[in-house]
Amino acid sequence: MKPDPADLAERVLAGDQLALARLLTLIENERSEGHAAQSILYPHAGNAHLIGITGAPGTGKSTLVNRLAKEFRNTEGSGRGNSPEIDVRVAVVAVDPSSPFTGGAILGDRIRMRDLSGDPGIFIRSMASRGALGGLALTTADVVEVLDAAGYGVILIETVGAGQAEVEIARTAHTTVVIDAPGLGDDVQAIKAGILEIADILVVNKSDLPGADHTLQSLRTALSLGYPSKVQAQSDPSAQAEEPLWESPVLPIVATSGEGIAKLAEAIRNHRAFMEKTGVWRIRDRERVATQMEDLLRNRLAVQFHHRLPEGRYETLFKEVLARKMGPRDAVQRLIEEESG
Ligand SMILES: Nc1nc2c(ncn2[C@@H]2O[C@H](COP(=O)(O)OP(=O)(O)OP(=O)(O)O)[C@@H](O)[C@H]2O)c(=O)[nH]1
Ligand SMILES: [Mg+2]
Repeated sequence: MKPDPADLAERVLAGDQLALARLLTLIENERSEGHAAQSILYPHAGNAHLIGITGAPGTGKSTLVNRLAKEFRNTEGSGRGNSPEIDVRVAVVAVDPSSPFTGGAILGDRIRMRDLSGDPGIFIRSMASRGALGGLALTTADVVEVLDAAGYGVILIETVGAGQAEVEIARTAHTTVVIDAPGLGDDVQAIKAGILEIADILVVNKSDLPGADHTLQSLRTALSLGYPSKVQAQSDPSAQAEEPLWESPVLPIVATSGEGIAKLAEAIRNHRAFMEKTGVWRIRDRERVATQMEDLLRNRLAVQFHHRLPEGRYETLFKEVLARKMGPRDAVQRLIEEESG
C-alpha cells in the first residue's frame, strides 16, 4: 500500500515514533511520498538546537552522545520541575558513511539503542545510505529537518570527522563539538584538517588515559594561537567579520564514566545563549538553508542534465579525459554545447 503523506505527517506531529521511522526511510530512499510529507512538516521545523559531534574514528563519540542525550533529558526534561513545557525530547542521528565496510557503527548503535531504549523521549536514527541522488549531506539535512518538525528540541548529529563531507555536515549544525582523545598521535594533524576552526567546543575524551593532559595543553595552545587573527578580523572593518567572537572551551571528559558530561551540557547551553544573544543563531540558520538550496539546485540540474544526454555519451567523453585527449573542463563544455545545440 502506498503511504499517504498527509496521514504520515499528521502521525509524526502527534508523536508516533513508528510513523517517524517509516517517514525517514522513505526520505532516505528518495521516495516522493516521503518528500511530500516533508513539505507538509516543514513549517513546524526551525526550533531545534542542532549539535554536531565530530571527531576521528574511535575517539568515543557514540559513548559521549549516549551520555549527553541522557544528560539533556535529565536536566532539561522531565526530571526538572513538573512543567511539560520543558520536557525536551532528544534525537540522535548517527552518520557513518563507512558503516557498510567496517560494521563498527552498527554494533555501537545496537549498544546505544539498548542503553537508551527505556526513554521514549529519545529517538535514535542511523543514516545507513548515502542516498542515490541526494548525497549524504542533503539526506542528513532532510532527516534532521523532519526530527525538528517532530518536536525534538535537541538533535545530536554524530559524524566521523574524517572527510570533507562529514565536516560539512558538522558545520551545518548550530553548535559543533569536536572530540579528540589522547594517543591518536600527532595532535597538530587535527589542526591541519581544519577541524579546530569549526569547533565551538573542544572535548578531550578518554581523559582517564595517559597523555590526556598533553592533548589538552596542545589543543589550548593551538586555540590561543588562532585567536589573534580572529580578533583582528573583527576589529578590522574591511575584513568580513561574519560572527561575533566566541571563545571555544576545551573540556576534559571521560565518556565511559560520565565525568565532565554535565560541564559539556552546560557549555552547549552557554553557546546556545551566546548565539541567541548575538544573532549567530540566525546567521547559522541562514547559512544552512542557503547551502541546502544551492546543493539541491545543483543536484537536480545535474540529474536532469544526465537524463537528457544520449546513452553512453558522458562515458565516451570521460574516457577521453582519462586518456588525456581532452581536459575535464573542455569535456563538460562539449557536453553542454551538444545538449543545447
Ligand atoms: N578509556 C576510555 N575509553 C573510552 C572512553 N570513551 C569511550 N571509550 C572507548 O572507546 C571505544 C570507542 O568508543 P565509541 O564511542 O564507539 O567511539 P566512536 O568515536 O563513536 O567510534 P566510531 O563511531 O567507530 O568512530 C570503546 O571501546 C569505548 O568504550 C573514555 O572516556 N575512556
Ligand atoms: Mg560511533
